[in-house]
Order: sequence, then structure tokens, then C-alpha cells
Amino acid sequence: MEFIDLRSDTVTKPTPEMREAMAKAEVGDDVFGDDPTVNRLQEMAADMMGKEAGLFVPSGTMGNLAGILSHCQRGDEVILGKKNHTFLFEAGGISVLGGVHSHQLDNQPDGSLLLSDIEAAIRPDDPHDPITRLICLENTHNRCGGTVQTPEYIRQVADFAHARGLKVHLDGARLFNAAAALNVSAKELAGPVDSVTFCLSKGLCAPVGSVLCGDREFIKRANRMRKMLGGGMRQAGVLAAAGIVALEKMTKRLSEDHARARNLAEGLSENRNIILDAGTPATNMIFFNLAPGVKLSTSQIEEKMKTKGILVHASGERRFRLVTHYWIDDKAVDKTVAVFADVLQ
Ligand code: TLP
Repeated sequence: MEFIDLRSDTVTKPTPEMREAMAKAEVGDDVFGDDPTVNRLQEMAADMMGKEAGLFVPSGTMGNLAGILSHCQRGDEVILGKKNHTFLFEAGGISVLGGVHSHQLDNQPDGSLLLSDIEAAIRPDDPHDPITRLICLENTHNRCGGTVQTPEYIRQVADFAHARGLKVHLDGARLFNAAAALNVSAKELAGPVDSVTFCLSKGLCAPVGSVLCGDREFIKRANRMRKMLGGGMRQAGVLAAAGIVALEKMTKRLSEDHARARNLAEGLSENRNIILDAGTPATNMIFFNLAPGVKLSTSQIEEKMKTKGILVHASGERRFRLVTHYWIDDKAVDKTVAVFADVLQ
């Protein structure tokens, strides 16, 4: 059965054009810097982010990890949101592998951090304290609803950080979704920060990979980190080729996914057993809770939906996240609304 897969945009398979580009890709040993396709992807990515250099990494997790470890020494502290992906879902890598301490702040409902909270979290120069080094932001903010952070907000945090000798890393796994939703360039969103990771393998449909961008010195350090973490890939041009198609073509169509997410939310809003989060969807993610009367557990719902050809994934007790992407068309949206009406009657 061909499933309608709404569990994440990470499930996207490469497009036929990507597969063709992958088959034809010129390759070399990228650890020697010899892969022309990887080099081209890295240059394109850096240019789109307004940075000097880029580094192709296997995943968003490795991009964030290599980035944070390139900013911080062991015992340094990073300020980040309690709902940030790096804090929640990256296996604690910054602490386990980097000895980096995390200082977690409450995210505001839109995913942002209050400047007053950041200010209060900055450590004094005292031997009892770790050294505050870095602030991490996330855009779009996954756990806060796929919400967008504006260029003004990012500039404000970056100016604030730089005035205090701190750096800013942006987890921009879905930065192009934020750019599409705000109708601004990715450069406007990433320009003010010191480093940014964005993913090719989510809404942009490439099979594997993310790019970490920053200045040349930073990327030189990150390249060593990537090697240490086992992410030095060899003939990675076959993957980078799909990434180039992702940047050239797929970044331009993300508003279609956002429109379908809005249609899906509108359809689901008719279902009295579904309580949509206020304002959802901000981009390509819909979050909702089950109404108190629903007797089925989330795993029973997942199972019933699956037997009818739809894959959904609970994101909490009595809570779901649905994600639209390239492989979700209008028919899939209509079918999902109808199947939810049937399963949750
Ligand atoms: N997010 C995945 C899961 O890990 C939750 C998803 O389905 O959304 N930053 C952000 C904001 C992310 O959402 C993700 C993946 C990552 C980083 C990590 O990327 P990968 O999976 O490439 O390591």
C-alpha cells in the first residue's frame, strides 16, 4: 500500500530529478576536499545563508553538534530553550561528547526566548560558574508548533549576544520554511547569527544531509569536529547532488506545503474530537490534542489510521503532530480529513 505519511517531513523521498542528478554526480574524496559536487553545494549554501563557508554534514543533529562544539570548550555553557530540538532530541550530545553545559530557558509560545531571561542567565565571571559562551535559537521552532522567528527578533538576539561577547548558533533545520512563511530570504534570517545549520532532508526532499555555515575559521574547526564525530564522508557528491536540486528547486515551493497544512487544519477543525492548537499551522506542522471524550489511545489511533493507509505519529499523551511536505497532495489532505472523521467518531 502507498501510505500517506504525515509523521514528519523527514520521510520525504528524493524526487525523480534528484535521483537523476545523483546518478550523474561528479565525485571525489571529500575528506581531501576533492568532491566537486560537495564543494558546489557548500558554496551555494554559504551564499544563501550570507556566510563565508559551508560544511556538508550527514544530519541536522551532527550540524548542531559540530557547530556547538566549534564554538564552545568543555565546561562552557550554552543558553537554549527547554523545547529546543538540541536540548530535547539530540541525545544530549553537546554534554556527552562536548562537555558543554546547557542552561535551559522557557520558550515563549512562539518559540522565542525573552532577552530578559537570556540576560539573567548569563553567568558572572566567578570560579563557581561555567562560562557562558553561546545562545542557540531554532527557526522554525519545531516543538513550539513550527513557528517562525522574524529577522527583527534574530537580529535583536544577535546584537544582544555580540554586545556581551557571546556567539549565536541557529538550528535552522527548517529555515527555508520560515523564509517562505515570512516571505523573506534565508539570508535575512541567518545573516545576523554566527553559525547556522539547515537541513536538506526535510521539506526540501533530499535523502540525506544538512549544511553548517559560518565564517571560514569556524568552518575549519567544524571540519575537524565532523571528522572526529565520524562524519567525514568520501564520495558524498552523490548525496550533495540531491542537495543542490533541493536548494535550486525545492526551496521555492514550500508555501504549497504551508497552504496544504492550512487546508488540512481547516478540515480537521470540523472534527469535534480534535482540538487544534491556537494558531496552528504556522508553517507545515499541525498540532492538536484529542478531545476529552475520545476513548482510543494515541497508539490505537495510529494503528487504525495505518490500516486505512495513513501514517500519523503521536507527539505526546493525547497529542499529535501532522507534517505536510512534497509528497502530500490535495487528495491526501482530503483523505486524511475523511479518515480522521471515521476513526474518531
Ligand atoms: N526533527 C525530527 C525529529 O527528530 C523530531 C522531526 O521529525 O521533526 N533540528 C530540528 C528543529 C529538527 O526538527 C530536527 C529533526 C533536527 C534538528 C535533527 O535533524 P536530523 O534528523 O537530520 O538529525
